[in-house]
Amino acid sequence: MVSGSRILKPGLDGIRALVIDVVWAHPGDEKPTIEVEMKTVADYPPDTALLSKVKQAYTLIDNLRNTQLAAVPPFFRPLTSEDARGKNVSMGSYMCSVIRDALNTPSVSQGEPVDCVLIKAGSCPRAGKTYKDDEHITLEALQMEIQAPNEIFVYQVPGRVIKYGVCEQWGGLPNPGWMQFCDAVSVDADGLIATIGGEPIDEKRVYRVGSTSDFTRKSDGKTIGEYFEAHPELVPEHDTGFPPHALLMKFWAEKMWERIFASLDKDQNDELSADELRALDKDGDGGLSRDELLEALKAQGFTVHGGETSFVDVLLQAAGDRNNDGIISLEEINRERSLKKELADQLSRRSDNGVEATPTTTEMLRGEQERV
Ligand SMILES: [Ca+2]
Ligand SMILES: [Ca+2]
Ligand SMILES: [Ca+2]
Repeated sequence: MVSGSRILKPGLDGIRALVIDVVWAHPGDEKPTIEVEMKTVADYPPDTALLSKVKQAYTLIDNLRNTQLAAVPPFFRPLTSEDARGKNVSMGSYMCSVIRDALNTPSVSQGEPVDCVLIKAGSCPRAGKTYKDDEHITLEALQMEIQAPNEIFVYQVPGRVIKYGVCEQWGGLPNPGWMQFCDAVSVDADGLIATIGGEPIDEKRVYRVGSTSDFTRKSDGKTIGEYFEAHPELVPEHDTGFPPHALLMKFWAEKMWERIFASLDKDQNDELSADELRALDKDGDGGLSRDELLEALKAQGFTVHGGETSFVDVLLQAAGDRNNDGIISLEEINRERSLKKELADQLSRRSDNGVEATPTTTEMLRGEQERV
């Protein structure tokens, strides 16, 4: 708000403006005279105080727009969330797939991976936007496509309920309950779920499904709604949800740190030496600062913005800044690395003992497609 006026969409050009004079010439006049004059906005110099306010508002949006979080794999192109309440769209598939992969990182899943992610279009994807072919996921896109309060829960659902229940949500236009699904799921000619994770769906097996809290809403679909109505004890507890933005930012940051680490670890011994760190440690203080990490992101081909460090902050955590001083030291990097390896080893030992199966990842289904 500036002097009582709200700035709408800063950056949009007003080419012409109407100046409207409404004048009651004499007290007691029943009707005013109204004069309208059209002016060309560019003929008037901008008000400097207002201009600086607009610039400020615009910078904030610019930072979000320019802070890239992920590179979208070609598999999901062209990327769009248009008409997500009337059909399955590539942004729905992409978001469900990255949410699944994020839920399946060892530190999140703790050895209990999800089989698929199904999310209604009212929760995600919700921007109704078609992306350019060179446009990647930015903070702005993430905030538009999924709202922060739409937490992700893990539901345990029998194959039969998924097989017949998902297509019940596909109808009625537009329908916020329209169910989008990840790329581990395929649909047959009758619209029934045919496979999950590359395997024919097993009606008797219980699947672990990531979704939002509206998953069980009966008015959107009878089969899923009635199943959870009959089994209220299977509805996940409120406090078990994952905030989607934090979940995805952490996932993307961990992926990015893997890439940065791999680019530094020249001798590939899974440990960084002081020499190896020097490639990014421009000021030679033996650690990586926010600015040095921003440079690292740029070197990885990401669009970054110096004024917006929320992704870099998550990257610092992913890399192991345990003492929160905004710098990852060589020691922190290597300690975090060995802790992660230990966790992965532990979980794989558990799965070798038959406690849990390993997750079916998109990478396996799709071969070598790059996913960050
Ligand atoms: Ca090394
Ligand atoms: Ca440094
Ligand atoms: Ca530190």
